[in-house]
Amino acid sequence: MLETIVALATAPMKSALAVIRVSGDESFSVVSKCFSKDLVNITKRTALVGEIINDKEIIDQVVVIAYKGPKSFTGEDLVEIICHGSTLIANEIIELLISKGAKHADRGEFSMRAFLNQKIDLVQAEAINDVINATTKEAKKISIFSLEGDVSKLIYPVKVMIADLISLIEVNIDYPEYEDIEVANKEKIISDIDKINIVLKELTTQGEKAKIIKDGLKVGIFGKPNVGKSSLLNALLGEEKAIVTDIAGTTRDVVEGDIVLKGLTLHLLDTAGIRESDDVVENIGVNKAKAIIDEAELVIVVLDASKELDKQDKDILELTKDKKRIIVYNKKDLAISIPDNSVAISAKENDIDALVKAIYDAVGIDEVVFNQPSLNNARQIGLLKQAMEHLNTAKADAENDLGVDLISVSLFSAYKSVLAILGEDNEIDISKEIFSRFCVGK
Ligand SMILES: Nc1nc2c(ncn2[C@@H]2O[C@H](COP(=O)(O)OP(=O)(O)OP(=O)(O)O)[C@@H](O)[C@H]2O)c(=O)[nH]1
Ligand SMILES: [Mg+2]
Repeated sequence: MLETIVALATAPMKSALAVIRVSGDESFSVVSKCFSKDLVNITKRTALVGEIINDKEIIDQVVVIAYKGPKSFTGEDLVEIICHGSTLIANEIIELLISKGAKHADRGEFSMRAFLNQKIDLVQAEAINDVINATTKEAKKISIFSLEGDVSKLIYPVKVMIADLISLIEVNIDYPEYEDIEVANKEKIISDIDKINIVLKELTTQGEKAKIIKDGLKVGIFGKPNVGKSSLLNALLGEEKAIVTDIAGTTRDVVEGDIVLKGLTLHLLDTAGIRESDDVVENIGVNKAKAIIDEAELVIVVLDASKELDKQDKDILELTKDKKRIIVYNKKDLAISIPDNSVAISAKENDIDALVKAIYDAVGIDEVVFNQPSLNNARQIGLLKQAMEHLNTAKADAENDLGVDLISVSLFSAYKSVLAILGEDNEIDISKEIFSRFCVGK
């Protein structure tokens, strides 16, 4: 039996009300030991007004909501004590409950119990945190899809498709005498794997976009000195955050700023102009800038449209060539020539719409991302990719006419990766699958 846990569910600060949560088999009896009413015989969700009492002393007047498990957030008997929002009162009540047999909850322990009691799956558990931490309406919306279980539903069809294929292979091996069962030949296996991979690829693509909406995108601004990087940072931020002068080598350190562009959060990093220099401080800045090229998820290379490209520009284009990048021609107000179809802006004059559009295009953000459920964190997307790798191994084995046993092993691994997304790591009971799907031995 798990211990009964207690914790403050609201922020530890002065406010009108605070909520203390107690969960576990003993929660009704623990609370009853210090509440003016008895919860022990409660059988359905009940709200009660009363006092929290410590040895005849009234600590506070409270509202208590008792949720009889399994109809509670954690699936256990759960009590919410709504007290006045003073940290002193809340702490006193929590200490009193601990003295009556509860234990202080660890971080995330309530959600963990909900997961263990199958009230929520792992995607939903992760979403609780994401909803709380969301800083934009769009990020919150994506997390709410996950919390509601909509994202988990995306996974079920994939689960079923993989299980179907495994079952078909197994039933072909184990019951060759059944004539009405489709033959699991090479073509069938390959075409099924292709179909599953199409779904997984789509989930991954959408997931990566949703992750960007949720977490934001690290965008580095690079270029040789004096091309207008800091002016661009300021124009994007709408404030004079970085120092701008006409002296080459003005920016030495990295200047950071966050903006939200139509729901897309950008973590901007303005860097020192990259060039060879004898100045010790400037060189440190240049090395920092080079290091940030690796870190950035999107690179903006700024070129000066008022001058011909030179070796310094070409070196920076070379340094960034493997990154997702946007090449920007700045100072278009002074331009001598700008190649067709390039992104041309004037940072100084706040004329940067072309770049904003290019950022949206580079990330592939469209309305769809905001309005449909999608997997949206590194763990979930990593597992999708892992499942695709296992499926590709199975496909390669099938193409090379390797045994179906071997193919089955990779399919099982893919299946497990998909289960792990939801936190289900139980072994697939293949005999049950076979019987339920094909009615073999009926
Ligand atoms: N005409 C014009 N001048 C610009 C534009 N953008 C920036 N400048 C000017 O170019 C000069 C350099 O701008 P910065 O933003 O400091 O350039 P930087 O790339 O950050 O330079 P470093 O920090 O030295 O690497 C300043 O005098 C700016 O006013 C533009 O779009 N048009
Ligand atoms: Mg600068």
